[in-house]
Amino acid sequence: MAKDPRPAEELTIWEDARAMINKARAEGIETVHERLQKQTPHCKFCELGTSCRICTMGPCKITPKSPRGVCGADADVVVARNFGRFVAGGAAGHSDHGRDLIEVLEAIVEGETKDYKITDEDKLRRISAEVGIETEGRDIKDIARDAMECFFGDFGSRKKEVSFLSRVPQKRKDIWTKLGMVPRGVDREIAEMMHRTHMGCDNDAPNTLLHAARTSLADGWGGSMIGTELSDVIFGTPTPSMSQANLGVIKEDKVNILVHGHNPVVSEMILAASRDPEIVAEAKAAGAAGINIAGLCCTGNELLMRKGIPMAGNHLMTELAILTGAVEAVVVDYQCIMPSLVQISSCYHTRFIDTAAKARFTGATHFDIHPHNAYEQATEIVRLAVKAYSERDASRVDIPCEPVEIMTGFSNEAVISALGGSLDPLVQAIAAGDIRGAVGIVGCNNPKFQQDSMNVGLAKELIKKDILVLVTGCVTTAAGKAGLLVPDAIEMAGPGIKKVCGALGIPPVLHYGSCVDNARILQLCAALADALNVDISDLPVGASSPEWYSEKAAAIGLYAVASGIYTHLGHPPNILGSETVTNIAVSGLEDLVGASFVIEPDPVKAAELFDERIKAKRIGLGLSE
Ligand code: XCC
Ligand code: SF4
Repeated sequence: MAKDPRPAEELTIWEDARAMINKARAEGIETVHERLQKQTPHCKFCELGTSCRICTMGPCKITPKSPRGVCGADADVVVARNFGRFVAGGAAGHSDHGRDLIEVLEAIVEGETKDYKITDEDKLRRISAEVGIETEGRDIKDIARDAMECFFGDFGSRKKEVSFLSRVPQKRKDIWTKLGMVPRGVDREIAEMMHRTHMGCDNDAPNTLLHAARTSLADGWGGSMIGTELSDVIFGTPTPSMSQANLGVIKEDKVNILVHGHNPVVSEMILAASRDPEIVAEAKAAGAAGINIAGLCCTGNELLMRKGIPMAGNHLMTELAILTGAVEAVVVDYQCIMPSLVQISSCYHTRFIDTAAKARFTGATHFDIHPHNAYEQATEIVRLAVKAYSERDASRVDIPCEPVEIMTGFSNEAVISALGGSLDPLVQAIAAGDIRGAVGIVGCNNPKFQQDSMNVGLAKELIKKDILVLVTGCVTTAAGKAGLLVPDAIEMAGPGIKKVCGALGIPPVLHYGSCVDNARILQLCAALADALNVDISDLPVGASSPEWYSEKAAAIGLYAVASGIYTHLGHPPNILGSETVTNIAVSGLEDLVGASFVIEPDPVKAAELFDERIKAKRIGLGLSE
C-alpha cells in the first residue's frame, strides 16, 4: 500500500479520527488518505474543467496551443458544459431521493404498506394547502393522494413551475422569470441540461450557466424540498432533543449497526427493527448488552433530527468507524458511500449491507427493500448483525473516545414554536442587532483539507460576530464534536447571540438536518424576506460549504446563490479554466440574481467576508451594522 507521508494530526482535527488513521496504518488497511496520495497530482485539465469527453471525435483538452476541441468548442463552452452536468448530477441525487419519499407516500395511499404511515397529519394538511390542494373537511388519505399526484407532477414537464414556488417571495420569482430561470419540472430541467450539453447544442457559456441555476432551483425548491417535507409527514417533524456524536457512540458491549447514506426510508426501519423485543432478546442471548444504532452522514442526520439517534461521524469518519472493530453491520442506502467500505468491512467481522437497487456494491450483501417488505427485511438485517457479534475479535476493538453531547431537531416548525408561535421575535432580534445575521454552513469533508478544520473554524468565528449559524449535512458532526451544538456553547458566542440563545436555551449553532434539509433554510429565508417585505437577497444571510466535495454540494451552492444567498466555498469547483465562467460565478451573478459565490480557503477570512456582507445588507435594510 502506498504510504501517506503526512502524520494523522495534519489530516484531521479530531482525536478519534487520528487514533483510527493510525490504527489503519498499523493494520495495513488503506483509507481515503492513502488513495488521495496515489491520485495526486490530479489531471490539470480535469481540474480546470477544460477536458471534454462528451463525444468520440474527442476526448479533447483545451490548451493554449489547441484552444478549441475537435468540434470547435472553446474553454468557456467546455467548462460551462462540464459544470452544468456536474450540477445536474447533484440535483438528480437529491431529487431522486425526494421521489422515493413520494413513492412511499403512494404505497401508504394505495394501502400497499403496513410499515409506513402518515405520522404528521397536520403538516400534510399544511403543505398540501400551500401547494393549492383543498384540505378543508377532507379525509387525510384523500389529501395525501392529491399531494402525491401534485409532487409526482413536479417531476414532470406538464406544469409551468414546481409547486413549492408558492413559497418564493414575488420579487425573487420576478427575477427568475426575467432570466428564464423558473424551474418547471425536476426531471425536465435535469434532462434539458443533459440535452443542452450534448455536442452541438448550448454553445454559449452564460446561457448554459443560467440553465444550471434553473436545474439547481428545481432541486432546492423542488426535489429536495419535497424530500424534506414528506420525510417529516411520514416520520415526524423534528423537535429539539439531546443526543451524542463521535466514534464514542459505538458501544463496546452492544451489537453496533451503523446506518449510512441519505434516505430515512430504510434507516427508520432498521431502527424500528432494532427495538423489536424478540431481536433484542436474541442479542442478549448472544452476550451483548443490547442493540445500538448510530448514524453516518445524512441518513444519520435524518435519524438524529427525528429520533435523537447518535451520530458516529461524517464523511471522512465512515471508513474510520469500521476500524473501531466493533461494528457488526453497516447498512447503506445511497450517496456518499465510499466503495472502499466494502473492503474495510471485510478486514473485520463487519457485514456490509446494501439496500437499494440503484446503489449496489460489489461484495455487499444485498437486501431488496420496498415499502411492502421494509420492516421484515430490516428484521433480517438486524438479525445478521446480531449473528456477526459472536465473530467480533475483542483484541482488535478500539473505541477511541467518549461521546460529546449535542442538541438537535431544529425544524422551522420547532424554531417557530420555540419563538412562541411566529418568526417575529427572530425578526426583532435581527432588527435590534442581537442577531446580526445568519449563515448556513453545510456540506462535506474532503481529504484534500484537514478534516473539519474549516467547518469548525468558520462556525466559531461567525458566532463570535453575533452571526447565528445553522448547520446541516456533514458539518453537523463537525460542529457537534467541537461542542458547538449545546446551549452552553453560547459562551463561545458574541454578546447578542449569548443573550438571545441564552434566553431561549438553544445553542448558537442550530442543527437543521440533512443535506436535502437545506430546503428548510430556503424556506426560512423566504419567510424572513416576506416578514420584512423584501427579497431574499436583501437579508443579512449567507451560506457556506467550506469542505465540500460532491455534485450535490455544487447544486446546493448554486440554488443558494440563485435564491439570492451569498455563498462561500472553501475551494472552487472545476471551472477555473474559463475566465468567463469563473467571472460569472464570483461576480456576474451578483448583477443577475443579487448574490454570487466567493472562494476563500481561510475560515477566519471567510468569516470577515460574511461580516462585511452582513453589515452591508443590514445597512440596506436601515439597520445598525
Ligand atoms: Fe457531503 Fe451532504 Fe455527502 Fe456529507 S453526506 S459528504 S454530500 S454533506 Ni449529505
Ligand atoms: Fe471534443 Fe467537442 Fe467532442 Fe467535446 S464535444 S469531445 S470538445 S469534439
